[in-house]
Amino acid sequence: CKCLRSTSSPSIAMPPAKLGKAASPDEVREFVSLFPDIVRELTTSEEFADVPDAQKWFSKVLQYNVQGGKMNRGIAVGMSYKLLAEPSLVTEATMKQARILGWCIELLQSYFLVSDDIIDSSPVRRGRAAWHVKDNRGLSAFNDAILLETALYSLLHMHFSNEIYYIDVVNLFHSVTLKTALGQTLDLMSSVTTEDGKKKPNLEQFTMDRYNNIVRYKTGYYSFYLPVALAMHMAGIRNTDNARVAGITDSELHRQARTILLEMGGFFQVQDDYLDCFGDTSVTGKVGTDIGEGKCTWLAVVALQRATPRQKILMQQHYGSSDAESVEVVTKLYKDLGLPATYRQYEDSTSALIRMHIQQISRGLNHKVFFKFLEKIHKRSR
Ligand code: DMA
Ligand code: MG
Ligand code: MG
Ligand code: MG
Repeated sequence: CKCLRSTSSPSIAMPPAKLGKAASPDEVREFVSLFPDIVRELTTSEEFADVPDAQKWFSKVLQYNVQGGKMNRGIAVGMSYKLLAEPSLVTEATMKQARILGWCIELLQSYFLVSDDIIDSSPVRRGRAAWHVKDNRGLSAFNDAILLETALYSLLHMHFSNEIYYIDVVNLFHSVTLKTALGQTLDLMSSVTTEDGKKKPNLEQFTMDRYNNIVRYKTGYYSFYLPVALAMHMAGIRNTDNARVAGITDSELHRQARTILLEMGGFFQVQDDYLDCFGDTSVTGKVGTDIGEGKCTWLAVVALQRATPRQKILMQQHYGSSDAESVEVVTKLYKDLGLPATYRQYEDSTSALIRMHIQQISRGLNHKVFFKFLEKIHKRSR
């Protein structure tokens, strides 16, 4: 792919990370301050002390790829735990555990992003070179993705193997990873690569139903359901002997949380798709590739719903081609069809709808957990 041949490492100026309203600066600080210890724990294990070169590389992979993001998913575990657990169980020690689970999600996220940028031919991530582009790493970045994924299970084992919810948490990470990979599968099935290396999208398949499946799977499970589900597993209750027993495992409560969180995940991905085309690179920290890669995005689906037969032909001719002219033609078509205004309406009406759904369906769980997420993503620009 074109970006694997890139010789320089792109980098763009990014403003310092803004702290979202939903997380207190203290919580962010506490979360961030754990990272150096986590890297040390992961990379200085006696088990592989005899391969110092590999240890050093592992540390470099972690430092570059796990840091520099918004950390929304990671911070959400502690925040949700605080709102869900019995107050007497919210202690320094349990909050530290919740933050470590948060870093496990950030590890998972870094694994998905390194892989996703290879798959999507994306050259820039978090305002700097995507890992596979940096120093012409190319496909050897694939092995680093494996390091990042397996690191999360080492960290879980180190800190949680004695907890009663350990196996639930391990299973949850596995099942959410499978869901995400299935979402990536659907995402990749949106187009086929032709002999000349171009992407030929299956535009007949670009329906809103299919889109909703793609985004629930590729984004909703790991970005929204996972942080809350982890907090639920951790949020223990005391039994009559005042001993700690299993967390919130009730399947109906998990179903309720999942329904609302997957809805928010879909909303978040629509925003991601919009920003891919119309966002400011210096704010998003990435360069859009969706049109060139022929992705089934919210913009493409809505455009095809509205397009005249002539406009549909334009989509067939230019969608999936990464040359500047084709990208320009499609972007202009989106503007001609009024998609930026439609998006703004969609953002407002979807926020309102999700707000209503939170009030209606999540009776068993503290509503604040869900409102915090919504607050965090409403009108986001990165
Ligand atoms: C996001 O899809 C899904 C995963 C699993 C990373 P995307 O390719 O639209 O994400 P991004 O815009 O961050 O590359
Ligand atoms: Mg991508
Ligand atoms: Mg992708
Ligand atoms: Mg995207």
